[in-house]
Amino acid sequence: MEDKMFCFQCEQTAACTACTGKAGVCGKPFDVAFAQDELTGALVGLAQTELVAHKRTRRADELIVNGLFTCVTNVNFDKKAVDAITTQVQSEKNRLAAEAGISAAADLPLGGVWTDNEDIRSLKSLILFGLRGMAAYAYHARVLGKTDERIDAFFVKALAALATESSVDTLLSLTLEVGEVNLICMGLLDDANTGAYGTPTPTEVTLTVEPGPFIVVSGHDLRDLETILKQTESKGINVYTHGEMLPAHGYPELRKYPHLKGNFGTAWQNQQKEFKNIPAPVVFTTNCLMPPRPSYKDRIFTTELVAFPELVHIDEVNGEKDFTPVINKALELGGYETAQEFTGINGGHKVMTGFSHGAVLSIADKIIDAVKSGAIKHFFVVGGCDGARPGRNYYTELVEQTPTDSVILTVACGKFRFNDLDLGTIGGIPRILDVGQCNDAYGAVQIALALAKAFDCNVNDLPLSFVLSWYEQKAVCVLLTLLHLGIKNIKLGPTLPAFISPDVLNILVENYGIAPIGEVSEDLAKMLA
Ligand code: SF4
Ligand code: SF3
Repeated sequence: MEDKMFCFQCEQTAACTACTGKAGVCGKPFDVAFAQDELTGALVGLAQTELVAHKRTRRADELIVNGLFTCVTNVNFDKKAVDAITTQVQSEKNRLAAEAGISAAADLPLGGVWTDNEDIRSLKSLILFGLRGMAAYAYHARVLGKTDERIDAFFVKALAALATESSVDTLLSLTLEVGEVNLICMGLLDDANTGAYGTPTPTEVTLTVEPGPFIVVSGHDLRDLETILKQTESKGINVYTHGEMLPAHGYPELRKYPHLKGNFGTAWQNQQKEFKNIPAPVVFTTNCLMPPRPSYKDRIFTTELVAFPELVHIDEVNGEKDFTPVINKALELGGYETAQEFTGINGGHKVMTGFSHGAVLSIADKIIDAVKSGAIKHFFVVGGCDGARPGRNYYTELVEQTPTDSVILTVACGKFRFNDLDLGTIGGIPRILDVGQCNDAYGAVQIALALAKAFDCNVNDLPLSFVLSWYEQKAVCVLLTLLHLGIKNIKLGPTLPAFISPDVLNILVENYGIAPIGEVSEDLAKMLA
Protein backbone atom coordinates (compact mmCIF):
# COMPACT_ATOMS: atom_id res chain seq x y z
CA MET A 1 0.00 0.00 0.00
CA GLU A 2 1.24 3.51 -0.74
CA ASP A 3 1.76 5.64 2.31
CA LYS A 4 0.35 8.84 0.80
CA MET A 5 -3.34 9.51 1.08
CA PHE A 6 -5.52 11.72 -1.08
CA CYS A 7 -8.52 13.47 0.44
CA PHE A 8 -9.94 16.89 -0.35
CA GLN A 9 -13.51 16.55 0.81
CA CYS A 10 -13.61 19.20 3.52
CA GLU A 11 -12.87 22.88 3.91
CA GLN A 12 -9.99 22.18 6.26
CA THR A 13 -8.03 20.33 3.56
CA ALA A 14 -4.27 20.99 3.53
CA ALA A 15 -3.24 24.21 1.76
CA CYS A 16 -6.83 24.47 0.44
CA THR A 17 -5.83 21.78 -2.10
CA ALA A 18 -5.79 18.25 -0.66
CA CYS A 19 -4.50 16.22 2.28
CA THR A 20 -1.81 14.06 0.73
CA GLY A 21 0.50 13.16 3.59
CA LYS A 22 0.46 10.44 6.22
CA ALA A 23 -2.57 11.99 7.93
CA GLY A 24 -5.19 14.59 7.11
CA VAL A 25 -5.55 17.93 8.86
CA CYS A 26 -8.54 16.37 10.67
CA GLY A 27 -6.28 13.66 12.11
CA LYS A 28 -7.49 10.90 9.78
CA PRO A 29 -4.49 8.59 9.15
CA PHE A 30 -3.66 7.57 5.60
CA ASP A 31 -4.64 3.95 6.16
CA VAL A 32 -8.12 5.05 7.22
CA ALA A 33 -8.32 7.31 4.16
CA PHE A 34 -7.42 4.30 1.99
CA ALA A 35 -9.95 2.14 3.81
CA GLN A 36 -12.63 4.79 3.17
CA ASP A 37 -11.73 4.90 -0.53
CA GLU A 38 -11.99 1.12 -0.66
CA LEU A 39 -15.34 1.20 1.11
CA THR A 40 -16.63 3.81 -1.35
CA GLY A 41 -15.37 1.71 -4.28
CA ALA A 42 -17.17 -1.30 -2.82
CA LEU A 43 -20.40 0.70 -2.52
CA VAL A 44 -20.10 1.60 -6.21
CA GLY A 45 -19.61 -2.09 -7.03
CA LEU A 46 -22.69 -2.99 -5.00
CA ALA A 47 -24.76 -0.26 -6.68
CA GLN A 48 -23.73 -1.39 -10.17
CA THR A 49 -24.55 -4.98 -9.32
CA GLU A 50 -27.98 -3.94 -8.02
CA LEU A 51 -28.68 -2.09 -11.25
CA VAL A 52 -27.72 -5.05 -13.41
CA ALA A 53 -29.70 -7.42 -11.18
CA HIS A 54 -32.70 -5.02 -11.23
CA LYS A 55 -32.94 -5.65 -7.54
CA ARG A 56 -32.39 -3.70 -4.36
CA THR A 57 -32.40 -5.25 -0.94
CA ARG A 58 -33.09 -3.70 2.45
CA ARG A 59 -29.70 -4.87 3.57
CA ALA A 60 -28.00 -3.17 0.61
CA ASP A 61 -29.97 0.07 1.20
CA GLU A 62 -28.82 0.10 4.80
CA LEU A 63 -25.20 -0.68 3.95
CA ILE A 64 -25.08 2.11 1.38
CA VAL A 65 -26.32 4.67 3.91
CA ASN A 66 -23.93 3.39 6.57
CA GLY A 67 -20.97 3.20 4.20
CA LEU A 68 -21.44 6.71 2.84
CA PHE A 69 -22.02 8.26 6.27
CA THR A 70 -18.95 6.52 7.67
CA CYS A 71 -16.76 8.49 5.26
CA VAL A 72 -18.05 11.93 6.30
CA THR A 73 -15.33 14.10 7.86
CA ASN A 74 -14.75 13.58 11.59
CA VAL A 75 -16.97 10.50 11.89
CA ASN A 76 -14.82 7.39 11.77
CA PHE A 77 -11.09 7.15 12.46
CA ASP A 78 -11.05 3.41 13.02
CA LYS A 79 -9.71 1.32 10.13
CA LYS A 80 -11.13 -1.88 11.58
CA ALA A 81 -14.62 -0.41 11.74
CA VAL A 82 -14.37 0.89 8.15
CA ASP A 83 -13.01 -2.43 6.86
CA ALA A 84 -15.81 -4.32 8.59
CA ILE A 85 -18.41 -2.36 6.61
CA THR A 86 -16.48 -2.94 3.35
CA THR A 87 -16.56 -6.68 3.98
CA GLN A 88 -20.30 -6.57 4.57
CA VAL A 89 -20.82 -4.54 1.39
CA GLN A 90 -18.77 -7.00 -0.69
CA SER A 91 -20.54 -10.01 0.70
CA GLU A 92 -23.98 -8.48 0.03
CA LYS A 93 -22.86 -7.70 -3.52
CA ASN A 94 -21.68 -11.27 -4.10
CA ARG A 95 -24.82 -12.71 -2.51
CA LEU A 96 -27.03 -10.55 -4.71
CA ALA A 97 -25.06 -11.40 -7.85
CA ALA A 98 -25.22 -15.13 -7.12
CA GLU A 99 -28.96 -14.92 -6.45
CA ALA A 100 -29.55 -13.06 -9.71
CA GLY A 101 -27.21 -15.36 -11.66
CA ILE A 102 -24.99 -12.48 -12.84
CA SER A 103 -21.37 -11.61 -12.21
CA ALA A 104 -20.77 -9.07 -9.49
CA ALA A 105 -19.41 -5.72 -10.68
CA ALA A 106 -15.83 -4.97 -9.65
CA ASP A 107 -15.24 -2.44 -6.88
CA LEU A 108 -14.32 0.96 -8.27
CA PRO A 109 -10.71 1.96 -7.64
CA LEU A 110 -11.38 5.48 -6.35
CA GLY A 111 -7.91 6.66 -7.33
CA GLY A 112 -9.19 6.82 -10.91
CA VAL A 113 -11.82 9.38 -9.93
CA TRP A 114 -9.25 11.54 -8.13
CA THR A 115 -6.98 11.63 -11.19
CA ASP A 116 -9.68 12.06 -13.87
CA ASN A 117 -10.06 15.16 -16.06
CA GLU A 118 -10.55 18.02 -13.62
CA ASP A 119 -14.16 18.83 -14.52
CA ILE A 120 -15.25 15.20 -14.33
CA ARG A 121 -13.36 14.84 -11.06
CA SER A 122 -14.97 18.00 -9.76
CA LEU A 123 -18.53 16.93 -10.61
CA LYS A 124 -18.02 13.38 -9.36
CA SER A 125 -16.63 14.80 -6.12
CA LEU A 126 -19.64 17.08 -5.73
CA ILE A 127 -21.92 14.08 -6.27
CA LEU A 128 -20.01 11.73 -3.96
CA PHE A 129 -19.57 14.27 -1.16
CA GLY A 130 -23.19 15.37 -1.50
CA LEU A 131 -24.25 11.71 -1.22
CA ARG A 132 -22.12 11.27 1.90
CA GLY A 133 -23.76 14.27 3.55
CA MET A 134 -27.24 13.16 2.54
CA ALA A 135 -26.53 9.67 3.89
CA ALA A 136 -26.01 11.17 7.34
CA TYR A 137 -29.54 12.60 7.21
CA ALA A 138 -30.95 9.37 5.79
CA TYR A 139 -29.28 7.49 8.65
CA HIS A 140 -30.84 9.63 11.39
CA ALA A 141 -34.26 9.29 9.74
CA ARG A 142 -33.77 5.53 9.43
CA VAL A 143 -33.05 5.04 13.14
CA LEU A 144 -36.42 6.66 13.76
CA GLY A 145 -38.06 4.22 11.36
CA LYS A 146 -38.35 6.50 8.31
CA THR A 147 -37.08 5.57 4.87
CA ASP A 148 -38.05 6.72 1.39
CA GLU A 149 -37.85 4.66 -1.75
CA ARG A 150 -36.81 7.69 -3.86
CA ILE A 151 -33.79 8.32 -1.63
CA ASP A 152 -32.56 4.73 -1.51
CA ALA A 153 -33.01 4.25 -5.26
CA PHE A 154 -31.14 7.48 -5.96
CA PHE A 155 -28.14 6.42 -3.85
CA VAL A 156 -27.81 3.37 -6.12
CA LYS A 157 -28.20 5.32 -9.34
CA ALA A 158 -25.76 8.07 -8.37
CA LEU A 159 -23.13 5.71 -6.95
CA ALA A 160 -23.18 3.60 -10.10
CA ALA A 161 -22.80 6.75 -12.21
CA LEU A 162 -19.45 7.42 -10.53
CA ALA A 163 -18.16 4.38 -12.41
CA THR A 164 -20.08 4.64 -15.65
CA GLU A 165 -20.75 8.28 -16.45
CA SER A 166 -18.31 10.59 -18.18
CA SER A 167 -20.44 13.30 -19.77
CA VAL A 168 -20.16 16.69 -18.09
CA ASP A 169 -23.80 17.54 -18.86
CA THR A 170 -25.13 14.29 -17.39
CA LEU A 171 -22.93 14.63 -14.30
CA LEU A 172 -24.05 18.23 -13.87
CA SER A 173 -27.70 17.29 -13.91
CA LEU A 174 -26.98 14.43 -11.51
CA THR A 175 -25.27 16.93 -9.21
CA LEU A 176 -28.45 19.01 -9.05
CA GLU A 177 -30.47 15.83 -8.57
CA VAL A 178 -28.44 15.21 -5.40
CA GLY A 179 -29.85 18.55 -4.20
CA GLU A 180 -33.37 17.58 -5.23
CA VAL A 181 -33.26 14.23 -3.44
CA ASN A 182 -31.56 15.79 -0.42
CA LEU A 183 -34.57 18.08 -0.05
CA ILE A 184 -36.73 14.95 0.20
CA CYS A 185 -34.23 13.49 2.65
CA MET A 186 -34.12 16.55 4.91
CA GLY A 187 -37.94 16.59 4.80
CA LEU A 188 -37.97 12.92 5.81
CA LEU A 189 -35.70 13.63 8.76
CA ASP A 190 -37.82 16.63 9.73
CA ASP A 191 -40.86 14.31 9.75
CA ALA A 192 -38.95 11.70 11.73
CA ASN A 193 -37.71 14.18 14.35
CA THR A 194 -40.97 16.10 14.76
CA GLY A 195 -42.99 12.88 14.61
CA ALA A 196 -40.98 11.41 17.46
CA TYR A 197 -40.32 14.50 19.58
CA GLY A 198 -42.95 17.10 18.61
CA THR A 199 -42.63 20.45 16.84
CA PRO A 200 -39.79 22.50 18.32
CA THR A 201 -40.81 25.75 19.97
CA PRO A 202 -38.64 28.67 21.08
CA THR A 203 -36.65 27.70 24.14
CA GLU A 204 -34.02 29.48 26.20
CA VAL A 205 -30.96 27.34 26.93
CA THR A 206 -28.53 28.08 29.74
CA LEU A 207 -24.78 27.71 29.33
CA THR A 208 -24.28 27.25 33.08
CA VAL A 209 -23.41 23.75 34.28
CA GLU A 210 -24.85 22.79 37.65
CA PRO A 211 -22.81 20.97 40.31
CA GLY A 212 -22.84 17.18 40.34
CA PRO A 213 -22.47 14.38 37.80
CA PHE A 214 -23.37 15.13 34.21
CA ILE A 215 -23.14 13.77 30.67
CA VAL A 216 -22.49 15.81 27.53
CA VAL A 217 -24.15 14.58 24.32
CA SER A 218 -22.83 15.80 20.97
CA GLY A 219 -23.89 15.24 17.38
CA HIS A 220 -27.18 15.10 15.51
CA ASP A 221 -28.91 11.94 16.72
CA LEU A 222 -31.96 12.83 18.83
CA ARG A 223 -32.81 9.21 19.54
CA ASP A 224 -29.48 8.67 21.26
CA LEU A 225 -30.11 11.74 23.39
CA GLU A 226 -33.56 10.42 24.30
CA THR A 227 -32.12 7.03 25.27
CA ILE A 228 -29.52 8.69 27.49
CA LEU A 229 -32.20 10.91 29.09
CA LYS A 230 -34.33 7.84 29.84
CA GLN A 231 -31.43 5.82 31.23
CA THR A 232 -30.29 8.67 33.51
CA GLU A 233 -33.74 9.45 34.92
CA SER A 234 -33.71 9.70 38.75
CA LYS A 235 -30.01 8.90 38.90
CA GLY A 236 -28.87 12.39 39.94
CA ILE A 237 -27.12 12.88 36.61
CA ASN A 238 -27.73 15.96 34.48
CA VAL A 239 -27.49 15.98 30.70
CA TYR A 240 -26.08 18.80 28.55
CA THR A 241 -26.11 19.12 24.80
CA HIS A 242 -23.03 20.02 22.78
CA GLY A 243 -22.58 21.32 19.22
CA GLU A 244 -25.32 20.24 16.82
CA MET A 245 -27.32 18.68 19.68
CA LEU A 246 -28.24 22.16 21.00
CA PRO A 247 -31.53 22.36 19.01
CA ALA A 248 -32.76 19.24 20.88
CA HIS A 249 -33.88 21.62 23.66
CA GLY A 250 -36.63 22.92 21.38
CA TYR A 251 -38.40 19.54 21.07
CA PRO A 252 -41.20 19.11 23.66
CA GLU A 253 -40.63 15.37 24.05
CA LEU A 254 -36.96 15.91 24.92
CA ARG A 255 -37.36 19.16 26.86
CA LYS A 256 -39.82 17.42 29.18
CA TYR A 257 -36.93 15.66 30.94
CA PRO A 258 -36.02 17.96 33.84
CA HIS A 259 -32.43 16.73 33.87
CA LEU A 260 -31.84 18.00 30.31
CA LYS A 261 -30.30 21.13 31.73
CA GLY A 262 -28.47 23.20 29.17
CA ASN A 263 -25.68 23.31 26.63
CA PHE A 264 -21.98 22.74 27.22
CA GLY A 265 -19.33 24.33 25.03
CA THR A 266 -19.54 25.75 21.56
CA ALA A 267 -18.82 24.35 18.10
CA TRP A 268 -16.87 21.18 17.31
CA GLN A 269 -13.49 22.74 16.54
CA ASN A 270 -13.22 24.00 20.13
CA GLN A 271 -13.65 20.56 21.72
CA GLN A 272 -9.97 19.86 22.42
CA LYS A 273 -9.86 23.06 24.48
CA GLU A 274 -13.33 22.84 26.01
CA PHE A 275 -13.14 19.18 27.01
CA LYS A 276 -9.74 19.52 28.67
CA ASN A 277 -10.07 17.90 32.11
CA ILE A 278 -13.88 17.91 31.84
CA PRO A 279 -15.24 16.05 34.91
CA ALA A 280 -17.86 14.25 32.82
CA PRO A 281 -18.20 11.83 29.90
CA VAL A 282 -19.01 13.04 26.40
CA VAL A 283 -20.97 10.93 23.91
CA PHE A 284 -20.48 11.49 20.19
CA THR A 285 -23.55 10.42 18.23
CA THR A 286 -22.30 11.65 14.82
CA ASN A 287 -19.69 14.01 13.53
CA CYS A 288 -17.74 16.00 14.52
CA LEU A 289 -15.19 14.06 16.58
CA MET A 290 -11.63 15.32 16.78
CA PRO A 291 -8.78 13.06 17.92
CA PRO A 292 -9.21 13.16 21.72
CA ARG A 293 -6.38 14.57 23.84
CA PRO A 294 -4.95 12.57 26.79
CA SER A 295 -6.58 14.85 29.40
CA TYR A 296 -10.05 13.65 28.44
CA LYS A 297 -9.56 10.61 26.19
CA ASP A 298 -10.83 8.22 28.90
CA ARG A 299 -14.18 9.99 28.98
CA ILE A 300 -15.09 10.11 25.30
CA PHE A 301 -17.65 7.54 24.17
CA THR A 302 -18.80 6.93 20.62
CA THR A 303 -21.95 5.36 19.20
CA GLU A 304 -23.62 4.81 15.82
CA LEU A 305 -21.02 5.04 13.03
CA VAL A 306 -18.65 7.25 14.99
CA ALA A 307 -15.50 5.40 15.95
CA PHE A 308 -11.98 6.09 17.13
CA PRO A 309 -9.45 3.40 18.07
CA GLU A 310 -9.43 2.52 21.77
CA LEU A 311 -12.51 4.54 22.68
CA VAL A 312 -15.52 2.73 24.14
CA HIS A 313 -18.20 2.34 21.47
CA ILE A 314 -21.79 1.89 22.62
CA ASP A 315 -23.31 -0.69 20.27
CA GLU A 316 -26.91 -1.42 19.59
CA VAL A 317 -27.86 -4.93 20.64
CA ASN A 318 -31.29 -6.21 19.60
CA GLY A 319 -32.46 -2.67 18.95
CA GLU A 320 -31.37 -1.47 22.40
CA LYS A 321 -28.40 0.58 23.55
CA ASP A 322 -27.04 0.38 27.05
CA PHE A 323 -25.27 3.57 28.12
CA THR A 324 -24.26 2.12 31.52
CA PRO A 325 -20.51 2.67 30.86
CA VAL A 326 -21.26 6.36 30.26
CA ILE A 327 -23.46 6.59 33.36
CA ASN A 328 -20.79 4.93 35.50
CA LYS A 329 -18.18 7.33 34.15
CA ALA A 330 -20.42 10.30 34.99
CA LEU A 331 -20.83 9.04 38.57
CA GLU A 332 -17.11 8.29 38.89
CA LEU A 333 -16.03 11.74 37.66
CA GLY A 334 -18.71 13.47 39.71
CA GLY A 335 -18.98 16.71 37.74
CA TYR A 336 -18.16 20.15 39.09
CA GLU A 337 -18.35 20.99 42.81
CA THR A 338 -19.98 24.34 42.21
CA ALA A 339 -22.03 25.75 39.35
CA GLN A 340 -19.85 26.82 36.42
CA GLU A 341 -21.05 29.86 34.56
CA PHE A 342 -19.75 29.25 31.07
CA THR A 343 -20.39 31.71 28.27
CA GLY A 344 -20.68 31.60 24.51
CA ILE A 345 -18.03 33.00 22.17
CA ASN A 346 -19.22 36.57 22.75
CA GLY A 347 -19.69 36.33 26.51
CA GLY A 348 -23.43 35.57 26.58
CA HIS A 349 -24.76 33.28 29.33
CA LYS A 350 -27.66 31.82 27.42
CA VAL A 351 -28.82 31.08 23.88
CA MET A 352 -32.19 30.54 22.23
CA THR A 353 -33.20 27.69 19.95
CA GLY A 354 -36.39 26.04 18.69
CA PHE A 355 -37.41 28.44 15.92
CA SER A 356 -38.40 25.55 13.68
CA HIS A 357 -40.41 26.17 10.55
CA GLY A 358 -43.45 24.99 12.51
CA ALA A 359 -42.83 27.59 15.23
CA VAL A 360 -41.94 30.42 12.84
CA LEU A 361 -44.84 29.74 10.48
CA SER A 362 -47.23 29.73 13.43
CA ILE A 363 -46.42 33.44 13.76
CA ALA A 364 -46.24 34.00 10.00
CA ASP A 365 -48.98 36.68 10.15
CA LYS A 366 -46.94 38.68 12.64
CA ILE A 367 -43.83 38.40 10.46
CA ILE A 368 -45.69 39.33 7.28
CA ASP A 369 -47.22 42.37 9.02
CA ALA A 370 -43.77 43.40 10.24
CA VAL A 371 -42.46 43.21 6.67
CA LYS A 372 -45.46 45.13 5.32
CA SER A 373 -45.08 47.87 7.95
CA GLY A 374 -41.36 48.14 7.20
CA ALA A 375 -40.34 46.99 10.71
CA ILE A 376 -38.49 44.08 9.09
CA LYS A 377 -36.68 45.11 5.93
CA HIS A 378 -34.37 42.19 5.30
CA PHE A 379 -33.86 38.52 6.16
CA PHE A 380 -30.50 36.78 6.22
CA VAL A 381 -29.94 33.05 6.35
CA VAL A 382 -26.52 32.77 7.97
CA GLY A 383 -25.97 29.07 8.28
CA GLY A 384 -23.62 26.16 7.91
CA CYS A 385 -20.67 24.60 9.59
CA ASP A 386 -18.16 26.12 11.93
CA GLY A 387 -14.45 25.46 11.68
CA ALA A 388 -11.05 26.62 12.77
CA ARG A 389 -10.06 29.02 9.99
CA PRO A 390 -9.68 32.62 11.24
CA GLY A 391 -11.66 33.89 8.20
CA ARG A 392 -14.76 32.55 9.93
CA ASN A 393 -14.90 35.70 12.08
CA TYR A 394 -16.60 37.09 8.99
CA TYR A 395 -19.84 35.45 10.11
CA THR A 396 -19.74 37.00 13.59
CA GLU A 397 -18.93 40.42 12.18
CA LEU A 398 -21.59 40.12 9.52
CA VAL A 399 -24.29 39.27 12.04
CA GLU A 400 -23.15 42.03 14.38
CA GLN A 401 -23.29 44.56 11.57
CA THR A 402 -26.67 43.57 10.12
CA PRO A 403 -29.13 46.46 10.36
CA THR A 404 -31.48 46.53 13.33
CA ASP A 405 -34.47 46.10 11.01
CA SER A 406 -33.26 42.72 9.80
CA VAL A 407 -33.81 39.16 11.02
CA ILE A 408 -31.23 36.37 10.89
CA LEU A 409 -32.29 32.77 10.42
CA THR A 410 -29.54 30.34 11.33
CA VAL A 411 -28.93 26.59 11.14
CA ALA A 412 -26.04 24.23 11.94
CA CYS A 413 -23.01 24.68 14.13
CA GLY A 414 -21.76 27.93 12.53
CA LYS A 415 -24.30 29.67 14.78
CA PHE A 416 -22.01 29.32 17.79
CA ARG A 417 -20.08 32.27 16.38
CA PHE A 418 -22.99 34.58 17.20
CA ASN A 419 -25.89 32.81 18.93
CA ASP A 420 -25.09 34.29 22.34
CA LEU A 421 -25.28 37.86 21.02
CA ASP A 422 -28.26 39.86 22.21
CA LEU A 423 -29.43 41.62 19.07
CA GLY A 424 -32.82 42.45 20.52
CA THR A 425 -36.26 41.86 19.00
CA ILE A 426 -38.50 43.37 16.36
CA GLY A 427 -42.10 43.57 17.59
CA GLY A 428 -41.43 40.64 19.92
CA ILE A 429 -39.66 38.57 17.23
CA PRO A 430 -36.03 37.89 18.21
CA ARG A 431 -33.57 39.09 15.57
CA ILE A 432 -31.65 35.80 15.68
CA LEU A 433 -33.83 32.76 15.01
CA ASP A 434 -32.10 29.39 15.46
CA VAL A 435 -34.02 27.08 13.13
CA GLY A 436 -31.98 24.04 14.22
CA GLN A 437 -29.38 21.59 12.96
CA CYS A 438 -27.90 21.66 9.45
CA ASN A 439 -30.64 19.28 8.26
CA ASP A 440 -33.14 21.91 9.44
CA ALA A 441 -32.00 23.94 6.44
CA TYR A 442 -35.18 22.21 5.29
CA GLY A 443 -37.07 24.42 7.77
CA ALA A 444 -35.28 27.58 6.61
CA VAL A 445 -36.29 26.70 3.05
CA GLN A 446 -39.91 26.17 4.14
CA ILE A 447 -39.91 29.58 5.83
CA ALA A 448 -38.45 31.23 2.71
CA LEU A 449 -41.00 29.50 0.45
CA ALA A 450 -43.86 30.54 2.75
CA LEU A 451 -42.69 34.16 2.67
CA ALA A 452 -42.44 34.04 -1.13
CA LYS A 453 -45.98 32.66 -1.27
CA ALA A 454 -47.31 35.33 1.08
CA PHE A 455 -45.78 38.07 -1.03
CA ASP A 456 -46.68 36.32 -4.28
CA CYS A 457 -43.14 36.32 -5.57
CA ASN A 458 -40.14 34.09 -6.13
CA VAL A 459 -37.69 33.37 -3.27
CA ASN A 460 -35.06 35.33 -5.23
CA ASP A 461 -37.33 38.39 -5.22
CA LEU A 462 -37.62 38.44 -1.43
CA PRO A 463 -35.41 40.74 0.64
CA LEU A 464 -33.51 37.62 1.67
CA SER A 465 -29.80 36.78 1.42
CA PHE A 466 -28.10 33.44 1.96
CA VAL A 467 -24.64 33.54 3.52
CA LEU A 468 -23.30 30.05 4.03
CA SER A 469 -20.30 28.62 5.83
CA TRP A 470 -19.18 25.15 4.90
CA TYR A 471 -16.84 22.61 6.39
CA GLU A 472 -17.96 19.08 5.65
CA GLN A 473 -20.13 17.13 3.24
CA LYS A 474 -23.52 17.83 4.75
CA ALA A 475 -22.99 21.46 3.81
CA VAL A 476 -22.32 20.24 0.27
CA CYS A 477 -25.69 18.50 -0.03
CA VAL A 478 -27.51 21.45 1.55
CA LEU A 479 -25.85 23.81 -0.93
CA LEU A 480 -26.91 21.53 -3.80
CA THR A 481 -30.49 21.64 -2.47
CA LEU A 482 -30.47 25.42 -2.53
CA LEU A 483 -29.13 25.37 -6.09
CA HIS A 484 -31.77 22.83 -7.10
CA LEU A 485 -34.38 25.25 -5.75
CA GLY A 486 -32.93 27.94 -8.00
CA ILE A 487 -31.74 30.15 -5.13
CA LYS A 488 -29.34 32.73 -6.47
CA ASN A 489 -26.50 34.89 -5.20
CA ILE A 490 -25.53 32.64 -2.30
CA LYS A 491 -22.35 33.77 -0.57
CA LEU A 492 -20.09 30.91 0.40
CA GLY A 493 -17.04 30.77 2.65
CA PRO A 494 -14.67 30.84 4.32
CA THR A 495 -12.95 29.39 1.23
CA LEU A 496 -14.36 27.71 -1.85
CA PRO A 497 -14.16 23.90 -2.03
CA ALA A 498 -10.85 22.59 -3.40
CA PHE A 499 -12.78 20.05 -5.47
CA ILE A 500 -14.57 22.67 -7.56
CA SER A 501 -12.69 23.13 -10.85
CA PRO A 502 -12.53 26.56 -12.53
CA ASP A 503 -15.02 25.44 -15.22
CA VAL A 504 -17.51 24.07 -12.71
CA LEU A 505 -17.14 27.24 -10.65
CA ASN A 506 -17.90 29.27 -13.77
CA ILE A 507 -21.07 27.31 -14.31
CA LEU A 508 -22.11 27.99 -10.70
CA VAL A 509 -21.28 31.69 -11.00
CA GLU A 510 -23.02 32.15 -14.33
CA ASN A 511 -26.17 30.20 -13.52
CA TYR A 512 -26.54 30.91 -9.82
CA GLY A 513 -24.46 33.98 -9.05
CA ILE A 514 -22.72 32.04 -6.28
CA ALA A 515 -19.84 34.09 -4.87
CA PRO A 516 -17.17 33.73 -2.23
CA ILE A 517 -17.57 35.84 0.91
CA GLY A 518 -15.57 39.04 0.73
CA GLU A 519 -15.34 42.02 3.02
CA VAL A 520 -18.20 42.30 5.54
CA SER A 521 -19.33 45.87 4.91
CA GLU A 522 -19.06 45.56 1.14
CA ASP A 523 -20.97 42.26 1.14
CA LEU A 524 -23.65 43.73 3.40
CA ALA A 525 -24.03 46.79 1.20
CA LYS A 526 -24.49 44.55 -1.86
CA MET A 527 -26.99 42.30 -0.13
CA LEU A 528 -29.04 45.24 1.13
CA ALA A 529 -28.93 47.16 -2.18
FE1 SF4 B 1 -8.11 16.42 4.94
FE2 SF4 B 1 -10.66 17.08 5.34
FE3 SF4 B 1 -10.03 14.76 4.18
FE4 SF4 B 1 -9.58 15.17 6.81
S1 SF4 B 1 -11.59 15.07 5.74
S2 SF4 B 1 -8.23 14.20 5.36
S3 SF4 B 1 -8.96 17.34 6.77
S4 SF4 B 1 -9.67 16.82 3.36
FE1 SF3 C 1 -21.23 21.28 12.07
FE2 SF3 C 1 -19.75 19.16 11.98
FE3 SF3 C 1 -21.04 20.79 9.60
FE4 SF3 C 1 -24.40 19.64 11.05
S1 SF3 C 1 -21.34 19.54 13.30
S2 SF3 C 1 -22.92 21.19 10.64
S3 SF3 C 1 -19.37 20.95 10.91
